[in-house]
Amino acid sequence: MKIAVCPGSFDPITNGHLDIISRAAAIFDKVIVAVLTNSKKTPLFSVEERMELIRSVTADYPNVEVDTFGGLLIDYMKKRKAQVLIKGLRAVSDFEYEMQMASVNKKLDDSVETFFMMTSNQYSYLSSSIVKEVARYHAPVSDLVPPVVEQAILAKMKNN
Ligand code: COD
Repeated sequence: MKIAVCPGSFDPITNGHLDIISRAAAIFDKVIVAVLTNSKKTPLFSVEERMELIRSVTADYPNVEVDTFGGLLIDYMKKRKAQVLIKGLRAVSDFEYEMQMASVNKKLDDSVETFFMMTSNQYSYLSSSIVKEVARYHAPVSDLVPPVVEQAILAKMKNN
């Protein structure tokens, strides 16, 4: 069984993330979307809220599981017996960082492969930070995130 992990902050999940996850789900037997718990960034959504949103928008993909991890990703991969790490690439600016991460992860565990998936053109500019920035100034985010995520962001912005 080929198990792939899509790791990230997903604060919140965007159409760009979902595009990568759904394409990976069409290739691998199982795709684990793993939410980082110990990020240095201050998140808008709690880990539980992020997991719930991911579960909701990936409900149509029976081979997608949502989980959390802390510490080193490579240790989590080992624990879950996953062989492939999936990363999305948007632009050249992503490449340098992702190349470094892939090299460190390979050094830590030679059996894990990092697969890079190119973003679909329409999502090449999209990130969770951009979505939060747009929403903060009350501009529409309906083209950037699934409807359930848009509702959750609007509710957060109202309460903050
Ligand atoms: N199109 C395609 N891909 C996208 C898009 C888009 N529009 N937006 C984001 N992505 C991809 C990103 O490139 C990334 O691969 C993934 O989706 C998640 O993105 P984010 O922004 O939610 O998550 P990040 O980048 O903050 O996640 C970073 C990790 C959690 C993967 C990283 O910090 C990590 O592995 N941490 C664990 C510690 C560790 O093991 N470090 C390495 C050794 S030191």
